Amino acid sequence: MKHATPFVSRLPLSLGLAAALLAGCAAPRPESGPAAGGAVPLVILDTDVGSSTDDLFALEMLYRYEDAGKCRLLGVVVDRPGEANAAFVDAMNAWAGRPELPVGLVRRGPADTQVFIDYARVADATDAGGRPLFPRTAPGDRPDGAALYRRLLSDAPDGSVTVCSIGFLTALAQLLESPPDGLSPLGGAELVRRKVARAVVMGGAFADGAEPEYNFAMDPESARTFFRLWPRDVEIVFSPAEVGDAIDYPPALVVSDLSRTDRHPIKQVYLQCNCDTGQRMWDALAAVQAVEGDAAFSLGGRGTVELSPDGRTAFVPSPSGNCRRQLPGSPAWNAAMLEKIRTFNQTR
Ligand SMILES: [Ca+2]
Repeated sequence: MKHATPFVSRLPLSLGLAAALLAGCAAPRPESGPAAGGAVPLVILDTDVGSSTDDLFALEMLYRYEDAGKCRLLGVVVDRPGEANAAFVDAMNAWAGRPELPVGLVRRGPADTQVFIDYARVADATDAGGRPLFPRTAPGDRPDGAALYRRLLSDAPDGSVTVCSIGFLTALAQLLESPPDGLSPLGGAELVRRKVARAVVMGGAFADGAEPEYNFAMDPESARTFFRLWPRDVEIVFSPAEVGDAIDYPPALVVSDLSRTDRHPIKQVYLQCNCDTGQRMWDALAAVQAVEGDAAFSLGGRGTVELSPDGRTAFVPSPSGNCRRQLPGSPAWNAAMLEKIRTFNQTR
């Protein structure tokens, strides 16, 4: 999740970061559609699951896109430390018929990130007979987030992977800094350059006077590393806070849309936790961009993104930049996007 303005004053923005950082410049791969070359996007979801529920909608949408043959979901990297957060994703995967979908977990990361809705425990919910509502896969050694990235990328065809980042940049920073190993002879940044078609990043805020956005401000050191090391010829499409701010899926409507069943992880979160926190469907927009590409959005031109020491972001137009950004939609577009998200949520 990102923030609404009231959250920002609580952010730990002391953070002695260095000065402005640039991502970008130089001949990004030009394609931006959902099926360049006729293949569907191979998606790795990178999420701070365990705080806001828009991550859960994004994950569910990727399941449904995959069911419809529009993408392949390679794995999920959880960038909020804590086994319970990874376990929630595992429960979602098993519930969605994907018990083998790999889940990686960041172990080295910010330990005191702000949590808006503490729902991870819901994965342990039971029915009236005490049986688990959401079975898990057999416990095992869960891979480190960066290690899972390295394995999934090394196994993928060149230029085939879409990284859908809807949380902190912790795991991506650790991937970019990773040295060659038994999984790949390439260092992390070169592995990304070889295998990744683009990243779709929910993060940043580009409106005039915008406050620092949560995903970058919670782990500013990783954000700085990401902007420093991300290859200059691999595109980043940003879904900034101001776009998702307008997509409100009220808790009562979520529960109503899931009236068909109680055995649904998202519904149980909404039944057991106070989800009326002012959050919006920020992350869902990154999932749509990752799979459907540009068609569903109005996007600005190319440029670079500047990250200030306190986590604020600025978009600097440049024809050779590797960054683009979604632009805020009209009221009609916002309504249509909410209907799209609701349709996914009402499926099966
Ligand atoms: Ca998120």
